[in-house]
Amino acid sequence: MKLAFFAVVALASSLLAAAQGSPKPDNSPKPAACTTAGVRKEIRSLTDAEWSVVSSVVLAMNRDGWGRWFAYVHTQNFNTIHGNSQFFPFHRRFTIDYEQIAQRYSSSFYLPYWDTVSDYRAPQTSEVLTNKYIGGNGQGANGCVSDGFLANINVGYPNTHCLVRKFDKGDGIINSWYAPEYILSIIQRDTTMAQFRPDMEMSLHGAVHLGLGGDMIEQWSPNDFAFMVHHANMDRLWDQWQDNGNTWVMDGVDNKGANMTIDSQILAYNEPVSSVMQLGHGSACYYYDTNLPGDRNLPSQASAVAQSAVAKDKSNSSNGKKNNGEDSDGSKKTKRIVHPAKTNKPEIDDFFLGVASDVAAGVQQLNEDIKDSLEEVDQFFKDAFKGITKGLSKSLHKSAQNVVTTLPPNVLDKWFPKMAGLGKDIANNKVTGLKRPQKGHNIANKAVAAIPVPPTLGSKWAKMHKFDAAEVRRYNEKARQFVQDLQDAQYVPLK
Ligand SMILES: [Cu+2]
Repeated sequence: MKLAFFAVVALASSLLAAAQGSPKPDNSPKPAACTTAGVRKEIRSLTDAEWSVVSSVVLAMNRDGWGRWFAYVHTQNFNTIHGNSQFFPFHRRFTIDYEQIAQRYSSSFYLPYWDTVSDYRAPQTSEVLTNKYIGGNGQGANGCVSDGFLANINVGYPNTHCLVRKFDKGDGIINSWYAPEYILSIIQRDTTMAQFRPDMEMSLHGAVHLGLGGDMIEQWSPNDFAFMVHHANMDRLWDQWQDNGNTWVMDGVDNKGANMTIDSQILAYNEPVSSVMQLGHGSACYYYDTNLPGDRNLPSQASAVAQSAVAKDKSNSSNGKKNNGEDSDGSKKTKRIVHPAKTNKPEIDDFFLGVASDVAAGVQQLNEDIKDSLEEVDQFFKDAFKGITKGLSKSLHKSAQNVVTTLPPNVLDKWFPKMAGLGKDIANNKVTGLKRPQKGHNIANKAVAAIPVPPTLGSKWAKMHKFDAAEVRRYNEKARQFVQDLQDAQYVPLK
């Protein structure tokens, strides 16, 4: 057993050593489109068969020492990959590394993500934290995870111990996370990596680590598979931001204060940042189910290649034959394409068709006249939202509509700058039939509590990351101000 572990570490170390040898390219070209790319899906939307592959591969990797290898790599690089512009590219590359190792076990492995934003109000009630998936709070004096597919496993770094979780509010409760409205606001406000990185790292990223506790608040947090599904989600949100006009945006500095560009090296990997900047290209041969190739605001040439790959896969599976990644002769030389569960950009169509049902649900108070002109309103959103909400997941889409139809223009200006103009058009009745609800209107039978105020990240967490305590406070204060401004505007969240 020990021998096997060292053999694995030796192999991985040699890969890493070889990786560190070559010089930094001065002008790395933008990477080519992947010939094939799989789809990372939300963990709860996996089929039983897909989840069975994921869970058994993760356990096998843990058994074979890969779990502690990734915990080790993360720990070794901890102080250089957090709190600076390495954060997003390193963690994207890290999840790719994990996924590629996992694909040695099963070629159909694609890392699922956990849409933590949809669970922000009461994270401990998430189905992801049940026996069906990754299990819940640790049990007993040591806080060992004892349900879900990771039940009673030992993890191996920095020493052998049971996998520990300790939910941060005590009594099995997790402090609230961040509402989709806040993430949407970050996506709309930020135009540089130097803004986007801390806005995300100091909010949702930290809150989820702290919420789960145990191994997740240590430098070796990759011991817990929760790390991977959480970081896949952070990566997905980066992709959403990128696809809203920031595809190639990389700036700010690294831990040494050197400027970061797409030609900088990803720490611990022998690759320029450019190799992971565009999903479906370079090293990043995957997409997220919320933003498939056909929905992307990408250069047409690149997405054409990806779209044709997906289309090919669609035609394969329409024969009733599942593409399992094997060539017709049964060999596994060719990388597979995972057929996406959702096809033909359902997000946008569902969203706009869904306007009518949202109205019925009492999201807006619309009178009979307004109902008559729903078609016009639909068309308005279709036109006006184009390019603004494209590529966003459903929860962000719905928040966008709720926000733009209910917040006054001055609040939109401050927090949702890309929708400020739409808000003004609605306020000035330029959109026939869509009447802004009265301030403080009461939605009958649909009383929803305000967005909870996000808790601070805590001094221990700040210290471990060498974050400036004042900076942590500043970001938390911004999130609190956001919640306050929405409350002052009598904003009623969707659920
Ligand atoms: Cu990390």
